[in-house]
Amino acid sequence: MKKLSPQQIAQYRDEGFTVLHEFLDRAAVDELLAEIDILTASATVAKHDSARLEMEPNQGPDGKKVRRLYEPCTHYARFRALSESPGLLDAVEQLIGPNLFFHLSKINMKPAQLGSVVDWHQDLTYYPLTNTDSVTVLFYFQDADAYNGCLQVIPRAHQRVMEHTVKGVFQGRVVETVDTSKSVFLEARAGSAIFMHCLTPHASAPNLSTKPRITLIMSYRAADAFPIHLAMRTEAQEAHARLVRGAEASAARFGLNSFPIPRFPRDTKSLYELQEMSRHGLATRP
Ligand SMILES: O=C(O)CCC(=O)C(=O)O
Repeated sequence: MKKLSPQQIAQYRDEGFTVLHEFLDRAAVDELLAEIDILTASATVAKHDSARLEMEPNQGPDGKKVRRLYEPCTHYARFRALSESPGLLDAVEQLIGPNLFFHLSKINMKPAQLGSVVDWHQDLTYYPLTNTDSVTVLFYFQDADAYNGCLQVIPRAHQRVMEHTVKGVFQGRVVETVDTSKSVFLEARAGSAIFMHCLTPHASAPNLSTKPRITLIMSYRAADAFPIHLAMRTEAQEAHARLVRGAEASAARFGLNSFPIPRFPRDTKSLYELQEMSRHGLATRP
């Protein structure tokens, strides 16, 4: 495991992200990929456990392409161990301090020739916290490039919350103009980890290549960044939150003066579903 260099920490603060190349070695990545193979082996569009995973649309009932595994760091020991591994927590601590909560995880599969688009968004708009000391860590499990849908970010755009709401309803994606001329493709080898500020706008293209692009995404927050309570949505999310380093906080620390409250159109299963509804103008009040 490696630590972040002073330059990487400065890049995270100034630009909203940094990349630790080949943070995991090949053997570690292969073990995690083998686990994913086991977890997804029997899933088809017609028959799968929809509480644990989501299938790619646009395939027949026998289609086996999985789009997302929900909360792997809660459900599966190998991923949970990675989320609590000292080397990873050291790097997260370098960015947001010594008292750390883990708060969510997902595996986005982006299968070859089918993998779904992810529209521009800022993570914190989905789960407002009392301050912005929250970092998303995204691991590539395969080499990722512009062709198989690597992550794209807009550097230096994490100081402001962008508009994600139309007529009072949260769309799950940025609805103002995004200056994509400034976007950067974060190409990196398997095992690399991207550390991204919770307000960094990011997106990824559909995978039109012949190579899959599997990523594990985990979010951490400072222990004094408390969730702003959004009824059952927050309660469901908090079922996955746990202290992973240091001590719990007895007081919330407040960062921004105000923060938009996402009014979700209905209980969408994932970002993909919400963004899809939004693209079709269907993310409206229930
Ligand atoms: O899989 C990706 O390329 C990014 C996904 C993402 O940003 C998310 O799921 O919140």
